[in-house]
Amino acid sequence: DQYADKIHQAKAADLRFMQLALTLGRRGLGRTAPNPAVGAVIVKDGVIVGRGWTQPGGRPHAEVEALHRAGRAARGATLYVTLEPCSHHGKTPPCADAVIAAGVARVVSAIEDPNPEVAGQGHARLRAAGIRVDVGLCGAEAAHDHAGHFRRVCDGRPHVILKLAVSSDDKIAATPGQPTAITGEEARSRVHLLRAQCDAVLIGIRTALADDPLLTCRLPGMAKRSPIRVVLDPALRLPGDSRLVHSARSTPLWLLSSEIAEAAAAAKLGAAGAQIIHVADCAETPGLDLAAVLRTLSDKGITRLLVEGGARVAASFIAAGLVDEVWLLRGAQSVGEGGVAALDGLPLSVITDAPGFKIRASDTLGPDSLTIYERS
Ligand code: AOF
Ligand code: ZN
Repeated sequence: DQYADKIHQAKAADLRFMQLALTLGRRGLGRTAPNPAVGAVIVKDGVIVGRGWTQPGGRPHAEVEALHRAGRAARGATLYVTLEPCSHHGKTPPCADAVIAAGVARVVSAIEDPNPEVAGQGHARLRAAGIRVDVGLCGAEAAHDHAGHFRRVCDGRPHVILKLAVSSDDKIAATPGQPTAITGEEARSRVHLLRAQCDAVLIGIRTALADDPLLTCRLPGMAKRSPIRVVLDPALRLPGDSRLVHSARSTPLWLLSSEIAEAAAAAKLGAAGAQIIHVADCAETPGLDLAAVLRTLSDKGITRLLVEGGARVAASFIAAGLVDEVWLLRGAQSVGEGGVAALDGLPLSVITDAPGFKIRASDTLGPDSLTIYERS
């Protein structure tokens, strides 16, 4: 009947506007840390009157941006927002208060903010002011987009994405220490976009020495979107004439080193623009304690971390159970006998068949394939 039809249409509209808010919020991924990348849409009588997303650096917040654009049209309107509006006086006044002051009639919010300073109080404040608040629409999608914020707030570590590029026979190189072209141009572009959407990218010193990588985002017009580059370099072996050090003044370079690394090496690399950060050694195996590494990065505001290699670092993160998402790029060529296994000592099935992991998405990138696994 007519009444059921109306409800159905209203629900479809809610979904459409929330999906738009999610899309807008994603614009901020990789540039709002330590804040989450939130999206907001304000709708009055079926017309979008304001759109906003968390700005680079994390402020202004999304709702304030959207309210600013809507102006007086926000009165009586509906706000769609991908995270609970904040209720605390942080570096900016509470968004909930701005929403109330603007005369918004209804708020559709995707998910509660686990930040203990907010944690339901934003929604409560809106309701106390007589605003109708509906929570949970597209909650799973929002949780996925805010995974970095949630991990950092709840577990004191970043959301960890492991990228692996393997040949058709699951190798990452033909010979140890020899960079091998595995995937093509489309895959490269996709990885550069992923770098832009992360706060930091991390590799081990072996990969830094073998590949002399730059780890920046080199998509046209997106050079400024490069993540902070992090190298696990316990003994500070990174050469001063590496591309990473040479570019350290334009794109931050953090070297995580053991407390016992030589002071002279630290002084030299520090003078070249790298930031040296001491992290505790692992108690059992040689190398840094990965949990301590993640805690340190989280403390410094990193919410989304991309781990790009190599085999040993990938295997240690997997073995420690510290990977939330795996991007498995597979090329068409095989490398053959003697190639380097993707996960130093571990079969790739620890990811592909892991009980806690499931396929989230897959794609074809030119001759290569991409499969994204995530913790379920
Ligand atoms: C919102 N909208 O767009 C974002 C929010 O230090 P502040 O004042 O910027 O507050 C940071 C906290 O606000 C952050 O930890 C998270 O809980 C929330 N982020 N909230 O209402 C936004 N980015
Ligand atoms: Zn806010």
